[in-house]
Amino acid sequence: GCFADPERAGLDADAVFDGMTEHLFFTLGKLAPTASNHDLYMALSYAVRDRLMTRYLASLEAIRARPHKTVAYLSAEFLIGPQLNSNLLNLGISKEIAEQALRRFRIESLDQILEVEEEPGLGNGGLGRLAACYMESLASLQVPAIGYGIRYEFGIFNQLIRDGWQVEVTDKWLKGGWPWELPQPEEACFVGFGGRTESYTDGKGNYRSRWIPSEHAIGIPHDVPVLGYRVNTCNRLRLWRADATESFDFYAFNIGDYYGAVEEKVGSETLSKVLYPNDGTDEGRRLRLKQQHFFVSCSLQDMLRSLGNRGIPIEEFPNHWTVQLNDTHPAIAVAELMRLLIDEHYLDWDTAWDITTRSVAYTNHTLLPEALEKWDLTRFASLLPRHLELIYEINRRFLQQVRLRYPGNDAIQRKLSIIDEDGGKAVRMANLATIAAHHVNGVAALHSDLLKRQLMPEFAEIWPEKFTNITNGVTPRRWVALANPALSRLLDEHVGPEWITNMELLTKLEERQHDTAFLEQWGATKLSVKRKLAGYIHRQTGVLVDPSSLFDVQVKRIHEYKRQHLNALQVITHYLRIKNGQANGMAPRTVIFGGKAAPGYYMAKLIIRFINGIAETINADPDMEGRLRVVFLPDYNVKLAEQIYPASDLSEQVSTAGKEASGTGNMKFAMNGALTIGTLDGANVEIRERVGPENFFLFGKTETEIMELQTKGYRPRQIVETLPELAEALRLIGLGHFSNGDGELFRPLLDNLTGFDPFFVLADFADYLRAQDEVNQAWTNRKQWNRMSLLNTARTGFFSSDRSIQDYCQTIWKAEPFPVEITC
Ligand code: 26V
Repeated sequence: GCFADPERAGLDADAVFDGMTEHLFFTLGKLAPTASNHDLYMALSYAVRDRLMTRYLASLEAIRARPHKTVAYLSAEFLIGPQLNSNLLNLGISKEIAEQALRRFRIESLDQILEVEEEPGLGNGGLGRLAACYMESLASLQVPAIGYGIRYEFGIFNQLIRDGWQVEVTDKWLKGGWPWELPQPEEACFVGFGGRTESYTDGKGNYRSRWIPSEHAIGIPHDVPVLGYRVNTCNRLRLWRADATESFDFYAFNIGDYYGAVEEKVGSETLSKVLYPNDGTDEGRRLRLKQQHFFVSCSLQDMLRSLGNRGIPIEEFPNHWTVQLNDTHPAIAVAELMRLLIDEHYLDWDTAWDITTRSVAYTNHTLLPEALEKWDLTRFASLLPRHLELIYEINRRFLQQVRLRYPGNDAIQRKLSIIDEDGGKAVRMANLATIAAHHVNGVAALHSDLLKRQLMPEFAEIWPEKFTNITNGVTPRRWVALANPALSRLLDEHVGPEWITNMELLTKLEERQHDTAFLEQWGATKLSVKRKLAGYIHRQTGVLVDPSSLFDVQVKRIHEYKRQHLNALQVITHYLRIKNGQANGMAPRTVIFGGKAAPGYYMAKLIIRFINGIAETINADPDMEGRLRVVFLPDYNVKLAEQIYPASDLSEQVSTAGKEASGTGNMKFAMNGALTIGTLDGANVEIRERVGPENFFLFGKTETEIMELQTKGYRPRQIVETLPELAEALRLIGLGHFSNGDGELFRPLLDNLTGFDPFFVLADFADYLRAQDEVNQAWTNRKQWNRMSLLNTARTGFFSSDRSIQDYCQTIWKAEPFPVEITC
């Protein structure tokens, strides 16, 4: 059948103009002559959305008519970024076509319209952005998939910088209306919390347990279409918004408890109110567990319902759904699926466990002990009493197996148990996920190896075949084609436009590595993009930077393990060398930082203040003019990232070895031709292997060396004594040189570094300076630099999320492409 009026699906400028005109008038209630840029953004977005609908409905219908295994990607975060440009690209509406339509509203450039788009900040950083890249690649590879998450009313906070400090501002991304979602109130789901369990005997004389929750919420799906690149597959991102429960309200109204009813309404609505930053503080922990159970329960009910609607028996669940847990945030799915199968669908334990373990797989995204989710047992029991019963039974059966395998080994039981018995009892979500999952994967080769050998050696011994690696990837559509149109044109010319869906083709660029004219064009392209960023920096911060200087960039969440303070110390050394007349041959640099600190993470916020203090002192010093600039760009988000990666020369990936699971920014930089200065951590290891060690600035201790240093006993103060440049930098900081004479301001940072230095900043400092000198040398030979830059782009096709998704499909999901036809 035909899904829509073909008139509404045209991709030419006339059709887009007609669509905009209609939406301006009928949907937005505006007349063209008085329409604002925001009105035109909305009108264009609605016109584009219309053109997604044919493909979206055809994709849904295809699955309904002919069942096919579908990936359910469960994630508490989806950091999807701006939608308009990505949908234009994937549909095949070029910038020229869009601008032809816009000119009829007296708008000259598409950028003016893209500028007003608010991005939904529904994630903290890498984990949420990875989920978004994966949704895009799944659609582009025509794999049926649904992303399940939470429609937070307030996403990650907006960051202001006041007097050098981070200030958090509520993110009201919905305020102007967000045109990309389709609420589906008729598919709402009902979720319980709290209360108690009771046992009863069913009609057949079986003992059963049931849950009588004390509280409920309703999840309303808000669906965001996710279109693949130039294909008909348009998958769904289903985000749940929490609403109050009408039926309970009515009951309370009848007994006259009006305020009690309103209270329940307020209580359940706060569920999807706000995204929590991962700061490890205890604040809001109960609500976070509630959020997790809320979206997981809605999602699993939705999957079961879709089987029911299609008349598919529940035992077939694993053939129709493959459920991926993005970290442990959705790990309650293990217990909730068991509960739904046993309590609501009356399956026996073994059948339910078989279905669950054949469906669920788990991705680990961090080894940091403080980041591994644990829920206080009492709190867990009060919120999810039935789930705790089920977890105890899962645990009892599992520990039985462990005892048979390791008779008399009490230590191993304590370590593998889902329940942590050391200190205050707690539920360990990673253990629950690992026991139930058919696959457990890390996100880069090194990380997966450490996961197996350090974090979970006993689990890996019991189930060696369970553990695997899938190295992260990023979508080349957003991170190259959209973010870097200048580079894309060059790639189209010299490789052919197929690179965009087959990034390995970029190796063809290597043919040009000795072509002087091409290398000059390569450098000129980078320079043109740097000019644009320089303009943005000037508008945002008032700092004038020289586009021909080396753009040295570190953008990512602020965290001690990521070591922005190591970079900051390098900047101070650079400054001191200039001051002391020892800067001969040091090329002009612009050091750019960006990133948010969790609001409760004191040291991270102090690092931001530290960077801004350094920037203030250096940028005001006439001796630094034309030689060194330092910039902290406020409010780093997806939109800003799209401006930054293409304009970077040097990518700072300087985390303590063993601490950064993968990194994905490192890939975006390298694809866009930045060289990396980095440690052997996360995916840096694989980036270096692929681009070649001669095209990567390696420094720092290996993970093994860090471990050795830790066991030997690490004395950071001794390092200071052997490094005069470091000692001088620390002395100046202590004198208040970067804080208007206030010697106390950065004292906690100094004490941290010279006292414990938990992330080995000082241990890696000397080698870092050495590598930075190499960077400077390489930059001085610009032809050679451009060649290295080209080779970085040419050899990083592996880091396309298309490759990651193909890996997941083959090794974990057993899911295949399912092309969608449109029969109009
Ligand atoms: C959470 C917490 C919470 C407690 C305080 C410290 C802390 C630090 C980090 C986290 C995040 C854990 C999960 C996460 O976002 N991991 C990131 O996942 C990316 C995608 O796989 C990966 O590229 C990053 O290396 C990894 O940090």
